[in-house]
Amino acid sequence: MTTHKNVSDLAVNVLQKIKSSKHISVLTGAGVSAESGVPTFRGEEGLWNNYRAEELATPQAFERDPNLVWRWYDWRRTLLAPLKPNAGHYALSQMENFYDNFTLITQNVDGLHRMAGSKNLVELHGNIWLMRCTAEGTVMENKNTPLVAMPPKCNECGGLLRPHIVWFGESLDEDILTRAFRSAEQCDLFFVIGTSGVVQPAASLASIAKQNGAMVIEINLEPTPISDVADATLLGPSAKVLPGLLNAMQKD
Ligand code: BV8
Repeated sequence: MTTHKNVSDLAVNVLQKIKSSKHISVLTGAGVSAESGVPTFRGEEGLWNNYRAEELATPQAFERDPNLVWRWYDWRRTLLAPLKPNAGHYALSQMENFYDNFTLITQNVDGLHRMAGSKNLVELHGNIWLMRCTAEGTVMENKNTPLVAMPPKCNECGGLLRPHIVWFGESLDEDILTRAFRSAEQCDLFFVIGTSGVVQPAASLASIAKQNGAMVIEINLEPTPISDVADATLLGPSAKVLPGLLNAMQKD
């Protein structure tokens, strides 16, 4: 994180960059959904019955006990179902209209960016409202909460369904990864918002943007490993900071 002579210099630089950018890329993490009531992964609420996400969101855990993993996802889906996008999600969806080239890359699986109207969206880790047949590979939407059959089975072939989500130790979809990396390489301004910068390969996108000449702006409640890459870290809740940035964009 470079320091500027003073904050106003920094603010002027950031605002000038926001207004002059042609291609913006954004990476979001669980922090963007926190103000919608979605528990983050590494905060206290990241626990569920004393399990951590890293123990349950793995193919090994699913192989060993699909019922337990589905009970965790059913609990999260039921918690998520009534929740709505917050002002940060909506600000990002409106920002998209100001730029010819705007890519929103999210690690979140909650579907709130889509619900807020974001169009050019890359869901790196999948979507909690989609299921995949382990026998045929078909993907289907299922928004039932709570789930009736546990674990859910495919209506077509009776095969076991799994969440259409990328687990730890699983590779990301090639096309999705290519879209994310290309956007980070080609953008001139990269926002990284509400992520602890722990999970790879998502956490490397900010460095890729920086190496390709982009300005990197982080928005978080606290510094993270990505702060060292960022040109500026705006400390504050994304549901407040993002509408403020949107306001600034709209001012001449
Ligand atoms: C891969 C779906 C190739 C699950 C998720 C050893 C063995 C095997 C693999 C690895 C290894 N070491 C490293 C790896 C790679 C591994 C990894 O990164 N592990 C980590 C734990 C070290 N990555 C993978 O396995 C990836 N695949 O690399 O494939 C491969 C294959 C085989 C072997 C090796 C490599 C797949 C990773 C995908 C995992 N799936 N999600 C589910 O959701 O059910 S990741 C999960 O963590 C979520 O998607 C989440 O979004 C993501 C990252 O967490 P954050 O979003 O950052 O959330 P967190 O709670 O951590 O932080 C919240 C932040 O928000 C905080 O900074 C907080 O301050 C801030 N905040 C809070 N409130 C606000 C706020 N900010 C602003 N405003 C607020 N109001």
